[in-house]
Amino acid sequence: MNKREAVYIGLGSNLANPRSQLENALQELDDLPETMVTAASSLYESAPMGPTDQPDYLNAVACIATALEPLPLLDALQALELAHQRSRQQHWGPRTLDLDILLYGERVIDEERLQVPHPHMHNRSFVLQPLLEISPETVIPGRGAAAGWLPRCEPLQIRRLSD
Ligand code: ROI
Repeated sequence: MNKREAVYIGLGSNLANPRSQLENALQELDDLPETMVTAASSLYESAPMGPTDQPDYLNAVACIATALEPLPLLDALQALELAHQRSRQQHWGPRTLDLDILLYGERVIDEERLQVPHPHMHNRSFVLQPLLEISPETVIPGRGAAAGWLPRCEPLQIRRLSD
């Protein structure tokens, strides 16, 4: 693979056996064309941010090496979400699988379908904590060190699960 930009994907699930949703999704990411998972965080359990009348979430972050450009990668991730029977009916509602492009190398992308860095990642401990586990020095383009944002996040009960 000649493209070596580090791409970080946020994974989340709070329905239909979240642990297997995330474990299967990691394998499916690795199975995408010209794509390899190079690191995956532990799984983290947290209370829902936003509407609280939904189950707790499991979250993780994966680093991939991919030759897919951002929009084809987004298409591939949305196809995986669909394959996990995610319905998009409810904004900020429960979901079987959520896959977000958090960072794509150092790129800044501001298109209708895709904003990178993910516009909320720096405010979400359920993203920053797994991200920092696999990449403590991460810099969020336009925002600085990811580690500097974690103490500023809204406090959220978050627990790292053992393997
Ligand atoms: N809350 C947590 N803890 N984890 C998530 O992945 C998550 N995803 C969401 C909202 C509804 C914002 N809350 C979440 O989309």
